[in-house]
Amino acid sequence: MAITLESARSIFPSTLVADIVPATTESFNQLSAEDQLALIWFAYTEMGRSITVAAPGAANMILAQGILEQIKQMPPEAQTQVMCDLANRTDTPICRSYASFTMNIKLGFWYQLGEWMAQGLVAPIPPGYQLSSDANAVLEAIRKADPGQQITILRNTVVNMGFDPNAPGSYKRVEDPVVAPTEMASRTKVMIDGITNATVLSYINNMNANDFEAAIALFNPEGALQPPFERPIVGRSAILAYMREQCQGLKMIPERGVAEPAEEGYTPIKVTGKVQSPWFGASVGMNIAWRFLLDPQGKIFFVAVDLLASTKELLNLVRR
Ligand code: ECH
Repeated sequence: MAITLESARSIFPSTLVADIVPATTESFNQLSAEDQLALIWFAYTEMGRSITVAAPGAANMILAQGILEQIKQMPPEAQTQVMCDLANRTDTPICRSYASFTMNIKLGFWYQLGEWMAQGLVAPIPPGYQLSSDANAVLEAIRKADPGQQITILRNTVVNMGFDPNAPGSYKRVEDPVVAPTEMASRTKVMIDGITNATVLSYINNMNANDFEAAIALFNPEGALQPPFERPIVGRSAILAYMREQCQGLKMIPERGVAEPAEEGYTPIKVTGKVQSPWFGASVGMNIAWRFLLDPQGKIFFVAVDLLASTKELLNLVRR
């Protein structure tokens, strides 16, 4: 049977992913804009007691600065309206600009508004705001999730806001500044229990050095990367664009893995471990699996990154 992208997607089928994330995101999307904003406020402030969010770098925020200032000057009712428009994905100039921001600028935008809400410079969630019972159920589900799952749900809500006239997920947008990779002399080298495969080790080491050009060279030209809960991104240039936007400053801490015997020349390798985002640093470790399928030349034909259902899944290295 020929290996296809579709067949590659189901390697290591016993991997249990955190279904709570898409399920909760879906229920969140059904709520009113007011409930959505209040719920995020409650979840974010509760989480803030145990984990710290890093302020975004000023250079990255230049694109959003004009709109943020504009919002700050508005009367409180207009400020609330802008935030509801964003949640409702209404077609307004601000919602269009927002949709053109990269993920990190969207997060930084809300980070700033959150600071200003706390300082009373932007309209807060009305004191005593009562969530609907549906919204309370969503908040309860978020409370039950582990921190890595909570920040993923939170990020999803922010990424989906605004009005995007283009196809969702299209990369026709402003780009984050390209940052130079870590110098060779200062790079770290990971060790993964059970894994000696050079491609897998180089992949992690290059990603940790923000050397996306080198990471992409490890892929088959038609290779694919499948992020958690997303469709595969196919081809080197699309993967490179994705990495530049999403992978700057990630810290990958693989722990263990298993390499299976090749079938038709294709080698399945599963690695589990943790990933830290620059937003939360070491205070949140996301439990992750990488499911690689290497082609007969040892290039990455496919790699799926899964957000795992629980820490127990870090030990699940069985093939079926
Ligand atoms: C306030 C109330 C009003 C409404 C809003 C508010 C503000 C909310 C704010 C939220 C901030 C949220 C943040 C979330 C950050 C999440 C980061 C995550 C990162 C995950 C990365 C992973 C990487 C995996 C990968 C690997 C690979 O090998 C290949 C690539 C890739 C409160 C004002 C909205 C401020 C900052 C979840 C898993 C390992 C697939 C990328």
